[in-house]
Amino acid sequence: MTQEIMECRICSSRELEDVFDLGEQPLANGLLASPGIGEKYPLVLTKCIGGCGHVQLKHTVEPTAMFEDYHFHTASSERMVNHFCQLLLDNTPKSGGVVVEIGSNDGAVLQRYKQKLFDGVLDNYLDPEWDFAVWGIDPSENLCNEAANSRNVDVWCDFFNENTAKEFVSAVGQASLIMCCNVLGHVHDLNSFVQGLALLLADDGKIVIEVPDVYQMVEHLAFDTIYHEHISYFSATSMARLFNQNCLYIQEITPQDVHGGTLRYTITKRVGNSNSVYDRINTEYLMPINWETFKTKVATQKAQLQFHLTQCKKEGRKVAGYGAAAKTTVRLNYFEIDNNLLPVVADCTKDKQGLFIPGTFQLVISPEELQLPANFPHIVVIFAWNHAKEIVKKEHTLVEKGVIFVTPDFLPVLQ
Ligand code: DWN
Repeated sequence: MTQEIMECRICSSRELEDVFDLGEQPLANGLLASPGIGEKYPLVLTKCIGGCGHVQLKHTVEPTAMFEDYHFHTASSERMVNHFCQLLLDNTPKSGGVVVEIGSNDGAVLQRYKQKLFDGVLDNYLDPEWDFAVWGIDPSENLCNEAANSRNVDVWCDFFNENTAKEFVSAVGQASLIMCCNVLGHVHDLNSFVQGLALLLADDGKIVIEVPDVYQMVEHLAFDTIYHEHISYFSATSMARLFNQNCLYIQEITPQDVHGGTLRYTITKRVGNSNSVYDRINTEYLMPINWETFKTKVATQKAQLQFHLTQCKKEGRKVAGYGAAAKTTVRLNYFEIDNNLLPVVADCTKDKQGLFIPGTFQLVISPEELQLPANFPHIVVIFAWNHAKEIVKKEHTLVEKGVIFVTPDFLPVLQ
């Protein structure tokens, strides 16, 4: 079920160097119907040292196993739906055209965007005869069904690549705006995907892509964002190489405070990257990542969390997790924290509740079940740390009852 790469996914260099090995890990979103180990696969980060410097997984897991029935729902975070909807509104072309979200998930963002458009929020900006066709493209059947049937969003259910782009363009037309956020990192054949973007994009169109930044991942010790779904860990250097070799150019890079540190790339067919891109590439060259330091700091974090949870158990203080995120599975497995130390994890996603974290056996319960005497915690560890404030705000009742919410570093999360 896995294939080891022999060459860089961007520049095809065969000079690859392993930089971080998490060992055999279960699929991060592979929640189980009963407590178990689940299928485990090697999880090794490797770096291209012969060309573009791209950081990527050494092994590829078959994509259909991970994405055809997908448990992550964008709608679970109001903040993220608003974030991506605002991105579309800020980049909407005055004259209208075809707007496409690649990786449209459950359609929550496009539903909100269409609503705003038809509520007239852009009327003062748009040309009078504006007209938009809004489409989502996503490979997950369960999510496409939700987008189409519950949210009335037009969706094209398939993995995006060069062929999908050709079929879409002949059926719908080229796009004046393409949004593709937290998707590129999941893509196996990067060059086919980007060639597809070039085919789909109208000559005067704009692509806006958000991807987590590998430098910020290391800086924030976000090792738990390393999992089999995330094949690539981009830098400005590797993004510029990938897009430029497919005749697309980066006009702007803007940092975003989401998902632990993300960069937003604005990309067009207009030849030539902006100077700010070269400034960032230069900084990356001058400040290479120290993977040994990263490893040491993650190991320290593991010891600290194990110590805190062991102390709580000794002192009879009940601890629960919050957010059965993909990153939760990675952290619990890599830190070897099973349901003896942490019995349950609460999560608002209905189709995650009642399932179990693979490898560490925690039961996923609803946030409401945290209130039950059997589960009522003294401390809640928010493993979905990128949503910590949104979660604490939502769970103010527990806070008022004296429950302490902490990050995985056991630092308190204040409202
Ligand atoms: O790249 C990806 C990122 C963008 O989203 C995907 N491969 C998969 C997914 O990663 P993740 O599962 O780590 O995403 P989140 O958004 O950090 O997951 C948050 C989890 O927490 C979800 O299962 C929903 C849950 N949640 C909740 O229970 N209450 C989230 C919020 C905001 C809440 O209020």
